[in-house]
Amino acid sequence: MGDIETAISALTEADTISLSSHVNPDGDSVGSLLGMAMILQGRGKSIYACMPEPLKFPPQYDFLPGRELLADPDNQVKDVDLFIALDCSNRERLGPLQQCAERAARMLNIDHHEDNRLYGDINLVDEHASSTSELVYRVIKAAGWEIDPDVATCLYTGMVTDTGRFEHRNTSPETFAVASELAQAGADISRVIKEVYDSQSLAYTHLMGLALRRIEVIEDLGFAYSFITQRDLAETGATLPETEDLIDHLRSIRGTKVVALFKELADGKIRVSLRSRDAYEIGPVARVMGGGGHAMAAGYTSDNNIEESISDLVQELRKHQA
Ligand SMILES: [Mn+2]
Repeated sequence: MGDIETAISALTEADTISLSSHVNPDGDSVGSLLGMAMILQGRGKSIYACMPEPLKFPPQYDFLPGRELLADPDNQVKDVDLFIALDCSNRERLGPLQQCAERAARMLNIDHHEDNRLYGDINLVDEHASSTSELVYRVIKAAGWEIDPDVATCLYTGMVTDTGRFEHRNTSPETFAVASELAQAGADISRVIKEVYDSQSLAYTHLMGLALRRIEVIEDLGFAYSFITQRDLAETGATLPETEDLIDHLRSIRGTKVVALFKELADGKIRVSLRSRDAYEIGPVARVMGGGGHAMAAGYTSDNNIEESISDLVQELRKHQA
């Protein structure tokens, strides 16, 4: 595959490399970022790995190796040889780091979103990959670089989280093959599950109780939803980054086709996460609403309040069903 060869030579030629994942980082963006950062550091590159501000590192990924490599975005060297954008379907997902990316001599875009805008000088984009972490694995393997247990653990985490523990439709035989190779390379697979899924805070557990009790179902649409407010966060002591997987509890309700979780952000905007089941494609709905994502997992941000955001989405879902 030509794209991989081009990506490998860009990585080999560059001496100074900045890399970043997207705002509101998830397991795949954190895993692919730290995994790639450690590999490049090990190859003697000067690297500046960052996450766009406002940086809220999701606490469930605190255990991942390589965190010490994360640089303060303000201290980023601006004129690097190469900027790598990971798991970003468009430049805007880089937030304030876009400027840094524009000043780099070259841009490498590694991503698996079907709506990726191919904004890089080099685009390594495969919508059939389970995760960006899987694509990073393919690069490392094709280059013949050795994967140590730390790198393997990071990439495995990205694959586990983006596939919903190998349950979502993006899980292919190739995904299991790569996961197996990562396990062989020393990925700490039981620790990943323990840290990411089995170590939630009591505060978040209480918040989840609130959100679950509030679930509403609109039966003719096969639609279930709930919401979280800033007040809920204050009352329980939970934080938004902890809530990444809460929506999966909605998705497991029998009879639903599409589920949504509305989260009030600190600035009053509403972050809407969408998940679908079976053949329902949620990506197009998210794009109509000004966001993006995959067929089965997508999202957008609304300027309206929670009630309005809910009725806006219900209206859009009715159109889609019609
Ligand atoms: Mn991803």
